[in-house]
Amino acid sequence: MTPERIPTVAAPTAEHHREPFGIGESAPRLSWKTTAPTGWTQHAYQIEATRADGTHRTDWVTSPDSVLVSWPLPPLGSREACAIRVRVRGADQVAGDWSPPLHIETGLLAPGDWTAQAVSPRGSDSDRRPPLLRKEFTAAADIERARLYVTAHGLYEIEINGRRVGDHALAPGWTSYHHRLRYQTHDVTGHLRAGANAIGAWLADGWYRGRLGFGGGHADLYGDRVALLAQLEIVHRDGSVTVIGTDPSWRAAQGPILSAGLLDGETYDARQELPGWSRPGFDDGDWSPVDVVPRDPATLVAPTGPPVRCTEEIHPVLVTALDDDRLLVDFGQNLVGRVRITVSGPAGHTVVIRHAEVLQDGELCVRPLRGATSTDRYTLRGGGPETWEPRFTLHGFRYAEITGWRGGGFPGRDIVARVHHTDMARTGWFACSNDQVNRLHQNVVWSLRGNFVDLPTDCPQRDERLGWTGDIQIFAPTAAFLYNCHGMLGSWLRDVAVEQHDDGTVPWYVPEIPGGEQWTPARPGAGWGDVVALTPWDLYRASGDTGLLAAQYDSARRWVDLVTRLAGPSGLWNRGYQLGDWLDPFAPPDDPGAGRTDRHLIATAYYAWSARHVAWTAGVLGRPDEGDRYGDLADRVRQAFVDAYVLPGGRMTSDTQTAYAVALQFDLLPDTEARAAAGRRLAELVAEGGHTIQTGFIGTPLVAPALSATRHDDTAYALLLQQECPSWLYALKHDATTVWERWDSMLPDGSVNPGEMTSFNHYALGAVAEWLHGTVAGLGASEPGYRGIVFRPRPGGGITWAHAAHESPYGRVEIRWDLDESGLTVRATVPTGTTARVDWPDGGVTVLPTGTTTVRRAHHR
Ligand code: RAM
Repeated sequence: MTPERIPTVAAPTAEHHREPFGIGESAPRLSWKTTAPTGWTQHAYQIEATRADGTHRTDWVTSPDSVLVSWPLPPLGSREACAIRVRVRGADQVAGDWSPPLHIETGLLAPGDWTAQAVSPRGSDSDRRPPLLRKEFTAAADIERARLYVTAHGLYEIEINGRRVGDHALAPGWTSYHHRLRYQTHDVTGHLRAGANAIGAWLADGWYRGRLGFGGGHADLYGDRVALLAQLEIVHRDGSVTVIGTDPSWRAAQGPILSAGLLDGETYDARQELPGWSRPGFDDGDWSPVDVVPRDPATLVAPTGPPVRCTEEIHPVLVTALDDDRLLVDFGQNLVGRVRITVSGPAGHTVVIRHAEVLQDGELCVRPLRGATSTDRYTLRGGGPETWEPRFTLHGFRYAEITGWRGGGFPGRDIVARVHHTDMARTGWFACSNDQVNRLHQNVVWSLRGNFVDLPTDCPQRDERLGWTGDIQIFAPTAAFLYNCHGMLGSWLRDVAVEQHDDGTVPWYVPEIPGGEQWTPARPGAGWGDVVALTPWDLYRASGDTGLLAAQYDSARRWVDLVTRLAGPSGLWNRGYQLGDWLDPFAPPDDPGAGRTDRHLIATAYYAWSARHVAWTAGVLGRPDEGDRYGDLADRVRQAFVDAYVLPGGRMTSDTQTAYAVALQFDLLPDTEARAAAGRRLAELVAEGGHTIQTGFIGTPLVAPALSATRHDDTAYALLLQQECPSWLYALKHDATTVWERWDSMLPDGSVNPGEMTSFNHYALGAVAEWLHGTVAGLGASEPGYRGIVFRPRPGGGITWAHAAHESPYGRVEIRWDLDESGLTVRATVPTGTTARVDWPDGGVTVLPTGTTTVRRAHHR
């Protein structure tokens, strides 16, 4: 046995946590990635846990599994820390070394762990000025460690002894607050000292009681008082514990933030700062008392995904003077975040920052923001360079207009855009020889980043920013390739399940808020409500997480049962309000649902597809009876679909691209001949359309895959590479750096689309990236979690090379192909624990070993 034959295990992971600190799972599932020589497979593993009471090792467990393996030990208790190591062995029984440790710490797992009470400032706050809260305390003995468990009604930021705790933004995020409110856990050992200490909190309205939604919006959606719930637990060297929780002894006052709204922006007057307010010794004699407000600790949950934080800073690419008092700043990238300024000037001078995604006639074009004012204001304290960034708002923008700039310095350095979103780990990459396609892909990534801000939103800039179910239903497979979004989307899907109506209706967006006549009360909508059946499955395909499937199964089933009742014996879902192929370019600008494809054809197709997914899910979960029942239902609906919408000659009743794409991709055609005919007709329609886009939300993600599935890759490439409007690349002519909501959010003449709904940052139509990953580069999963990998490159469109990589649960999967006159060369990387094959364009198959391999296929002439 040579040393290099020994497998190496990287530090394991727990659930989908990036940072397993303050987690809510008492028995977190564990995963690990092994690097081992080609041909090695895991025969057994052993897990070691070091806990307060010592080190425990499991027996060797004979199993090839390494992803989301059940917790093998007694469950963890609240506040319990533990270090996990794993080692593995192959058929030769030679054990590898122990992995580096994973440090896990649980949060407060039981409602009874909470002794703190939520407190709210007393007295009128009719102006909704964000308050400060504070408390001084003494830490008697030497401190061993300290943890802060904290959440709020509204948004919070904490300081201890004058120093900010953590770097989370917009905590505690947005969930269905009545049912689930997340708390965060921070290690604050380094913030404290023996003796006098102080803790302070900034609070703001946020989603809890701030103005949300369109048409003027609504405030106080969850309550009319902001509140803080904080529990600081200090463990001393002598073993004693001091608990400082929010309670009636806290004090409150107004701070320097005069107003803060997610949509409206923030107004801050630095002259009203209270120096030292979060340090001990500050005189809070004129501060007001607080009241205890209700919050059921049984609703408090730990996060399953990463927090929102600043992930990147972007400096201006161009700063121009609009006039004597106004600067126009171009950051060169449409992004979500906020601007940090460093300014000098006299006390009382105010700098105003407005934001927009695009310009019109050289000025910010704010009309697309509708009711979102997105304006920040900073009033200087005077006497030096002052650096400021708002705390409790985010904006979607590429451009900022700054009025009253007194930088004195260099605006390119003193004005910075700070990008914010859920801080997920990047897991997917793509590049090819066509720079425009690469830019399109980057735009998809940027739209993902801008719209994965604690929950998956439709758009990040206007007065909407809601968890639209249809948008993420379409985009989830793309997202799950690019980022590890399982923890974040798993949390959001819990909210979808708890907000699902009693009859099974899935809200149009979650959390559900009033949405005017069109959206309230919610009605069951195909493509949108189907998120409950399709998205858990898409995430399972990417992660191998059957636990998520189990958690969401009832929600999925309730949806399909509802549609079954609505459809009745015909098996056709042909009644009720439907959005159809939303934003079909042929729909009138003011009626985006009036696309050319029969809405009921789409609704019935989704019905069949969701029923099929429930059947598959039941199968994975070991419920064969239900699997059969939903499988039969899916067959019956499919037959009804064929009878109603597929004409004898193979044409469909809606002779549109979306109709054929849906029928092909949802497997709704009776046989291979019908599939081939549908593929031909689809290719014809795409050619007749001059290879411009003729599909909306529903059809767009499916057209290219449907063309590829029926061997019309050339047509798919022509569609991809089209530059005239409408097309994916058209937006690049207008310097797009994100994916737009409408194909022509900017019109060919360079003016902004006059439609009410004109976002420049909507990920839905970017779902074509999944085809870039799976077909252009050719990297896909043939088994859940990439335990089976299929490389299926389909070169075309003049592209001479392509590359994709994915950090899968088993390790990095990678392909790079190069095309030349003599043939196709594929260099592929396959992680230990998986099987892989190349499906060549000519139909041949090559099975690949683990490790990196180069294989070639000569052209057949
Ligand atoms: C718009 C949203 C979203 C879409 C709905 C139907 O308001 O922006 O993208 O899903 O309408």
